Amino acid sequence: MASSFTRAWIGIGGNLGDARATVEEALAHLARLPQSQLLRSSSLYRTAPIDSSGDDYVNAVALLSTSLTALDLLHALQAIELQHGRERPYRNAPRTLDLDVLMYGDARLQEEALIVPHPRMTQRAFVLVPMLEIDTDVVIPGLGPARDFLDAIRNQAISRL
Ligand code: PH2
Ligand code: MG
Ligand code: MG
Repeated sequence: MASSFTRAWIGIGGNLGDARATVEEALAHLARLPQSQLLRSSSLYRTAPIDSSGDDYVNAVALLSTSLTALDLLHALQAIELQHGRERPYRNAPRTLDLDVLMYGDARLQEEALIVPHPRMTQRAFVLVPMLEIDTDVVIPGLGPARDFLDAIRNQAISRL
């Protein structure tokens, strides 16, 4: 019988307040998610804002195994964001905590609430670099190996904390 567990990749980021502490706390939250196991987490990275403003971001990526549906996972992530005082005054505003479902197994979803794979993930060093730290062979559904997109984002500032 096929397993009901799915590998879900989560992008973590913040650039308001003590972003480093917030990202660490978010990882601890992810480790306690129901019906889920935190398989791997990347290092933390300091990254320049991309299409956003304010301070540098702290970013990381986590890999979960979960039996939550993609939408239930999204809602669980949004609850964690709210616990960290996330507000959405305008698109890509500086934020205490952003948790994005980057990929959900092989799924390609175009829901109103959720698009996976995340539509901009291949253009962002703050996603690709931590993801490739966890799995150099990771494949993005419909797009191919994540490492093939690295060349195009070489100019984006990112440093491991
Ligand atoms: N998130 C964004 C927009 N820009 N830039 C960096 N460096 N890190 C982010 O997490 C980030 C961003 C939208 O979610
Ligand atoms: Mg985001
Ligand atoms: Mg988000």
